[in-house]
Amino acid sequence: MERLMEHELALDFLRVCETAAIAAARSMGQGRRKYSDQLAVEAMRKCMESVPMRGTIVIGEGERDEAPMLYIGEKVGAGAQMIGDCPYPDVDIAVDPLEGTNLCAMGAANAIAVMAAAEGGGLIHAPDLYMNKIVVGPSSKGAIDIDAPPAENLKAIANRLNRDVEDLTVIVLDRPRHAKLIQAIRDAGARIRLITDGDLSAGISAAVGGSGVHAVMGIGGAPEGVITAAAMKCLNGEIQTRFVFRENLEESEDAARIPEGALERMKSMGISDPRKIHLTEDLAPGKKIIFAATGVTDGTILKGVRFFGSGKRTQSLIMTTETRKVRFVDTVHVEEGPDTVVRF
Ligand code: FBP
Repeated sequence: MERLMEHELALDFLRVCETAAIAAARSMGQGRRKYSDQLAVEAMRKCMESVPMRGTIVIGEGERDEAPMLYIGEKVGAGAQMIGDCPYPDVDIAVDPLEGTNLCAMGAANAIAVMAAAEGGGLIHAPDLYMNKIVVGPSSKGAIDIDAPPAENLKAIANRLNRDVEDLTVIVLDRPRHAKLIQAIRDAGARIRLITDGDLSAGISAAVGGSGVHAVMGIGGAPEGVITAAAMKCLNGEIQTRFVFRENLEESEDAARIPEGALERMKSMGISDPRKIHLTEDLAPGKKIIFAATGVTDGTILKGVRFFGSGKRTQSLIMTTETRKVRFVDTVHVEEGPDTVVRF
């Protein structure tokens, strides 16, 4: 994969996420999460057809037999063509066309359309299981330990940020499995923002200064964890994770959501030691990572899609490791209306 990939593809991936976000945002608040997801998936898949790459989905909508498109292993992109003397680059792709399907369906904050890409092998092939995660920004990088009690991690984060634990805000998914974690954070004195969904966009917020979010803790989806790792590589943040198995969730109803044979399945997907701590670099080892996300509903760092007449406005985040750029992109889409007015 040549330098060409970052220069050319970042803008293409911006377009892909914008298209998915616009499609999903039309259904905001309609209470139909699967429909919202379907709109995003179809729009993202179609838009990818025009991207000059030989892409392979490594994290997507599920296995081939359970998802009609953007399934793991699906080939996407314009395919075996050339740009001048160069063949289109081979790219591994992780997508979450609508992260926070419920959030979109309810019109709640922080639904995003998101994808990450890397050279072949640059993103771990994580199955749709749970992982325990802790995510922090650049200042707290190297200070945390996923195996340490929450109080210790909070103290370490507070030290790095030169503030008191009481001045930290931690995002946690509001799930019964987090009862002990939530109590431990409360006992330590930090503030908590409980969210119904969306620990991926929460992780990005934790790594963006000024967001008011200092850490994300708890168990969420493994695919979201890998995409978060790609974002952390671009934002100089850190994610530490451990895959979660049935025995780790003994007291929770969520244990039933972990299929029998999860360990073997992970090994067959190339994860040699599923029980070890997976750090940012283990999840997203790629040297050339591109990350793109577009807001669907208004959120902490990205506004949602706005519609006006035939025009639309989107806010996106595009980041690349090779050129070390983080871009916040505000786009007015005027293509469908010759009279669409562009405002500041
Ligand atoms: P969607 O798949 O509906 O977009 O939900 C996303 C999400 O909330 C993630 O942000 C999170 O990692 C995961 O689901 C949590 O899973 P669960 O709802 O099973 O606790």
